[in-house]
Amino acid sequence: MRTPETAYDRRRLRQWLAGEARADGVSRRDMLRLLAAAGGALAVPAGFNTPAAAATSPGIVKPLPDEWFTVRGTNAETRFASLAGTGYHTPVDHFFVRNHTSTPVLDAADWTLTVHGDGLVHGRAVEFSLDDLKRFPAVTRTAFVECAGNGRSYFSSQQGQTVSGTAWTLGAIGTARWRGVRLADVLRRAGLDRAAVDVMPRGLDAPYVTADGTDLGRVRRPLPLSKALDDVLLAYEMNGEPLPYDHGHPVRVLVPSWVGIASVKWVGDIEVSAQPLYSPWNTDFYRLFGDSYPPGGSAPLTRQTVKSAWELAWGASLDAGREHRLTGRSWSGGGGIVRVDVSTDGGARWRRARLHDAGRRDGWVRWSTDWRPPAPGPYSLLARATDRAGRTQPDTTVANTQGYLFDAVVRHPVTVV
Ligand SMILES: Nc1nc2c(c(=O)[nH]1)N[C@H]1C(S)=C(S)[C@@H](COP(=O)(O)O)O[C@H]1N2
Ligand SMILES: [Mo]
Repeated sequence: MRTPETAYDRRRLRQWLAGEARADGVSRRDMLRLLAAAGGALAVPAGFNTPAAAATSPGIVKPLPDEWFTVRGTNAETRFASLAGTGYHTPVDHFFVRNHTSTPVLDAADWTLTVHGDGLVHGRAVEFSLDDLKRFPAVTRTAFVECAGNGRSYFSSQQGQTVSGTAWTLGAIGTARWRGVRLADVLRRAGLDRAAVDVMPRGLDAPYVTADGTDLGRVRRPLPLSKALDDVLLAYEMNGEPLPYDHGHPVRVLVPSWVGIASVKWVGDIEVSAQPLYSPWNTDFYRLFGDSYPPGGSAPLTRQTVKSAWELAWGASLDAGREHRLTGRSWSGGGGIVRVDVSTDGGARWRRARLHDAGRRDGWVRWSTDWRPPAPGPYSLLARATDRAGRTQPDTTVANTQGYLFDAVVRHPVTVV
């Protein structure tokens, strides 16, 4: 959060350019396209961020109109206000993007998935093409993908704490209809050994280099076999379309209800291991560190917490004396949302919001409340959700150094005029 944005962008752009040269699975044609986009020498595909924007290009392929996104380094956050009226499933053109480096433009025809490791029978690696995957029974599932750091900026702005990482507000989440195959089916076909314990998917995007220059390798994070065999998908469609470039084309892992990092995009190989596996993404990152946690950090993060967001601009203006229908969404990794309470007076009085969806596991609910602001002035809008497991948003979140899993009620300022 403290890194100057321009230096950050410049470093990421260099990393992006360097990364292309060794991005496995990127066809020559796509390499040329990417180089063209960065250098401006050749035509670029429609929708690619243009060379004029290259100095601050986040390395995201789809357009990022200002009304829908806030660009944060290599990432794009959805503006919650822009979700009003978009329906239950987040349209791809509104869906947030979280990239450690940049989107690799992969060709589905060249793509393969290698499943390997000593957790397979005879330790024999097995390769699958996209057509091979499509021969498994297809499964469709609605689920959100949410970054573990969603809401991180409120640790500082609301709780006065310093945390590291992308300063998301609440828009590092989207809900889509995913179609693909069960990871369990693919692992069993590959020949799962009884000794297998961990499964580690790895992305085909460029290796991730930290601010101090350490190359951490490609994004990869182990999943316990129990979760891998439960509800995890290898998804090749999002909202009825082939998976878009920025969201993992041609295939991503989809781990419902868990921190977004588990849902590895552009998956190229999956290691199945008879020993527990470690990567930077389940040791140094995606655990809770800080005064309230053990020195080695908490256990690796799994489920997301409970959150709520208003579909309203930060500091929006509302007319006094007129009735407004205010809308928002709430979600939890711990089960469907069963109740949302709202306050328009900074938390003095609360009432129930009207829920427009049945609370479902892995999804969110849309809600609304009508409000006639009595008089001009500043107001704080609050929303507090409760999930089926009885988990309710607290007033404050216990701090952790990397600002993960913010779940406190956010105080959303508006001005009544
Ligand atoms: N290969 C790869 N997979 C990845 C990432 C990445 O940078 N590379 N980012 C992860 C993180 S931190 C999140 S929150 C989600 C974001 O998914 P989205 O960009 O489709 O919204 O992807 C995850 N999968
Ligand atoms: Mo994330």
